[in-house]
Amino acid sequence: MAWARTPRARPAPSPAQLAWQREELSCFLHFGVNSFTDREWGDGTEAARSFAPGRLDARQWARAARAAGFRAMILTAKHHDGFCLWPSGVTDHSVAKSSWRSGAGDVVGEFTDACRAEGLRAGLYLSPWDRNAAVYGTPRYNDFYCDQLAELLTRYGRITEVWFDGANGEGPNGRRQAYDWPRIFATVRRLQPDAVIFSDAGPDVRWIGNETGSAGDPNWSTMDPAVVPAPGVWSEAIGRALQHGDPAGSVWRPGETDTSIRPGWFHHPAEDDKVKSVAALTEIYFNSVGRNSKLLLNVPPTRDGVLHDNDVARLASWHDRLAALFAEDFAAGRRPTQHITSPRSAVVEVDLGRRVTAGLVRLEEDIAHGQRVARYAVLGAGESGAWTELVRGETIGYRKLDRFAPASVRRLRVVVEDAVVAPRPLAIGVYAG
Ligand code: FUL
Repeated sequence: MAWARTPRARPAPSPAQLAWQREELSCFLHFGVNSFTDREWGDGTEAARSFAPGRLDARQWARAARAAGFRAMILTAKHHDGFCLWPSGVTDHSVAKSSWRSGAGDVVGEFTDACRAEGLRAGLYLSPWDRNAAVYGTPRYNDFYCDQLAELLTRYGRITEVWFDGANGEGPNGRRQAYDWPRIFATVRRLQPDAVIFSDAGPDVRWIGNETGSAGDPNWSTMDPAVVPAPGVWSEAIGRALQHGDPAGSVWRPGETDTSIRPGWFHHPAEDDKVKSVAALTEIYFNSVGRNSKLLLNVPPTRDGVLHDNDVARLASWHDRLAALFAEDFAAGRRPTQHITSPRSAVVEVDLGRRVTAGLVRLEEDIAHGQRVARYAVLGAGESGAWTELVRGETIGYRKLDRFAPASVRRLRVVVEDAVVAPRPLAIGVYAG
């Protein structure tokens, strides 16, 4: 005889995952020897003395980021070339061998100080792939790598996100590293228990599966962790699974959308006039934060060690654009009523108190209780009379933003047509768009 399966509790975020999601916008900073050699991937043979920023100013990075609405920043402490932006005790290939600040400088220290001074949370990227370390490709690299992690996670106070890049461009005859991921992740847990760990499939935050600034639609914050056998293993199918998550997934793994404000991740003078437009950045915002993801937008410092004027000005204009879009919420202070219509559907209604022209709706689930909505429609109506469908969608999660042809409405209705378990009250915002 078959026993009815006991429904398991839905996955829900840990406090660290919840805090991470609520930041909404993080600024990525790719900086290192590549900024001086004008490359995207260094090969590990770069001289440490090539690192020579004339006027490095981490406070300028942090000020620009904060003014643009970012709540956290993540710095490449070491990229694939192996050059360390802090004086690592396990390799000479670092700022200590450069002439910058007479070899006594520490970019990671200046970065974390600047984050704190500007009220931003600090995260660090430490490339697993290391083209300089002599021990790379041997079991001893796991010791080397965990020692570097320990330096970064003990010297600079609280670190809230540790970013493990899956990239590895070793050719067919290249060195292959068998990473000791359980040990690497345990090192983070031991030294910074409140930090979230990003890698292709977590264990806390998953990659969104592409670098174009576009989360999947639908986008579930739950997934099946077995989809990615190990960090760095990628296929079209894995990319799709990462983009969309999985409503039946057993773990909470929200997706992080990483993309660059420029064509490259590192600063190249030839790209100074290729900074993404306000319209393009706004699309990226709608396609990431507006699809239940978090946006990690890369803004690379120049070889002088500052963010370029073009990028800073673009960030400010983009922030103004978003502020204008969301300035007036017609539903602010209006209490939505919610009726459960079946175990997995509900109708939420809000009376705006007057007729408005609306073209944008913000929907939010209280994800502390997991993600539930699987299909919904948004309808509008005047003072009385027929409801017209404005837009429909699948997942909501932390935030869903839907734009539609402007319509004159007084009342708004969200029909939750399907949910994985009983839907909870939604937050609703209504804007001109
Ligand atoms: C990729 C890397 O190879 C790029 O250089 C960059 O760091 C990006 C964020 O991740 O995998």
